[in-house]
Amino acid sequence: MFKDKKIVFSGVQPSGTLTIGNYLGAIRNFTAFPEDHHCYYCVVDEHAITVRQVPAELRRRTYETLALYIACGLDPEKNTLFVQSHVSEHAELAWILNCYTMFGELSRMTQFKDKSAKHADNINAGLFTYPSLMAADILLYQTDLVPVGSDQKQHLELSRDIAMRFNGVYSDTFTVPEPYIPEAGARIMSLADPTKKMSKSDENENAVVRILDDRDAIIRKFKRAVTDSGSEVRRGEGKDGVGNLMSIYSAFTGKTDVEIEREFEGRGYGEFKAAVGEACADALAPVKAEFDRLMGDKKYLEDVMAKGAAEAKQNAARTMSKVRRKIGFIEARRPF
Ligand code: AQP
Repeated sequence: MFKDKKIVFSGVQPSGTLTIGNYLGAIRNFTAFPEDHHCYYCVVDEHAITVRQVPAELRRRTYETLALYIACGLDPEKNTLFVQSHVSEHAELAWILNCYTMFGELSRMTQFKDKSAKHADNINAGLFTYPSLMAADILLYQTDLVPVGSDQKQHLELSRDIAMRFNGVYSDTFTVPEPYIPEAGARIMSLADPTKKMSKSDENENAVVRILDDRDAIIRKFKRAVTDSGSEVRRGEGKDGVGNLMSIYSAFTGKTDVEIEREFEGRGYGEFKAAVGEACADALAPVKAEFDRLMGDKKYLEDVMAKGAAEAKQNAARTMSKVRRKIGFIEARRPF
């Protein structure tokens, strides 16, 4: 398909208040693409219902996630910002791609294994076929690059396999996307258990630092972060907690591991944790202020959603029409 710009697509689920994992692993990098790229950033509410959500909270978080996109620097005039359920082609293509995704492939997804263990009372088909919907999100826009944290790498590889399989059967239909994973911040770990990924749906508030936490809460949470019985700021065996704090400090300050080790030599964990908290709080303060302002203007957020959905739909409809034709569906005449 002819494209005059490289296409970027990514999304975040409104399944909780976003964490610094979502910020450093994904959203912060959404602003990294120059003007010769067209960027689509979606609030993926259809993905969020693979886990039971309280309807009023899902609605509020959908507004919040969009407001956070803008507060983190995404200009709605330069990027297509929209809500997944406003563009029905996502669900439509997901169904079709389900028929080109193998049971064995879906069974190997670690997120499915983790989430089904965590939500044993609700192992629904949507949780299982989540990667086909993610493939649809990406392939609908003929996406070249997908900025994600490293936890999404496996899903992205499956999207590539689905695209190649479909292209192999029907000739070139989809662009095969590449992941765009940041060097610093690709996998931020829980502050309470540094062997586990930091997740917005974690029920332990001390495990997660949220983008919207106030300064005191951020500093307190870092002070309580689990480390080890030593005192040296460096990476090593049994030092997952310190290593995680070094990754966070590095992502916020741009300092290398060697610079961090030198800066905190002989100063102990207390001072180090305080510095990580300060660096994080300083970086997030302007985001929070802009978020508060945007949440006071719901009409503006709804205008952004409407404009974004119209732009996205136009391009999604083009891919869908091609897909329908290739697989042998008769294009419906409108109006009918
Ligand atoms: N801990 C993390 N470190 C770096 N990147 C992360 N991402 C998530 N957690 C981390 C990246 O954030 C983007 C949006 O994630 P998502 O909303 O699609 O779902 P997720 O990966 O399942 O994130 P959570 O926070 O763990 O959500 P819940 O708790 O609802 O499952 C993705 O690019 C992801 O890589």
